[in-house]
Amino acid sequence: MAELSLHQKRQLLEKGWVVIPQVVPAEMARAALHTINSTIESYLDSIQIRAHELKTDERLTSLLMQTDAFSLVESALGNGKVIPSTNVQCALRFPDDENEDLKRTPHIDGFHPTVDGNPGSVKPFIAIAGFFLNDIEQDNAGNFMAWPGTHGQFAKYFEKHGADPELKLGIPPVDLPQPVQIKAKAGDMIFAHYQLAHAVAPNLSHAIRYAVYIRMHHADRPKDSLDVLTDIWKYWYGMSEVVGKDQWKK
Ligand SMILES: O=C(O)CCC(=O)C(=O)O
Repeated sequence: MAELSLHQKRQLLEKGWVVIPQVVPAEMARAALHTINSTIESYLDSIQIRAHELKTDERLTSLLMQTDAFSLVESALGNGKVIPSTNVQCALRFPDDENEDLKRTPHIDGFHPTVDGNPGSVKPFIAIAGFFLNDIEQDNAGNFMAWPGTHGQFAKYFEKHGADPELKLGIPPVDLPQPVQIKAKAGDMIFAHYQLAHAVAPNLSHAIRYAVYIRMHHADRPKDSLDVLTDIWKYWYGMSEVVGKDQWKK
């Protein structure tokens, strides 16, 4: 049974994500790439393929279910408690034009800010696992971009101000840290807290960035409950050895 190490849990606790090398064997990453590429032709106008037939495709869900990934996730959320979303996201990031606006603003998944005067909503889940299918070895190559520690910053904000039920602001107005563009090898997995602010970096490389994301729900969390906005580790049963314990920082 694979488990997140104490060091990995600490990074997850502090920064909000952890990258676990080589969770997916090369052969499986290639098979997933092949699956996407062979379906891509009919969706060329779409930046993000949400092809119905790929949402539950076993060659993609297997990245989670037939590797160490699922037990790594369970080691943080609790055995038998993880409910993976059946809506697998094929996140393809096509090369950008250098002359485009390359500024990126962060978002939190599951937060839908006001659009056209209609109220937004908050639909938190628990965690996200992402599988990189090609190497991303430099900045501005369509990297997953993360604002470290924002999961905790936002929790503090919600504690003080309450969650804006209509989410007019999208994300809470806090002083954001410098973002980090995650580098990864094909087969690496990112595992992140849902309340982490993130975005996709510009892609100035020649290649499409391929990733597959699967979001996780927790069996014990009542549907639509919002306590997880402030009690952000409430359902992370496997994190109890690091949550609220500061001594490891010394
Ligand atoms: O494609 C990525 O790396 C990030 C995707 C993302 O931000 C999202 O789907 O919410």
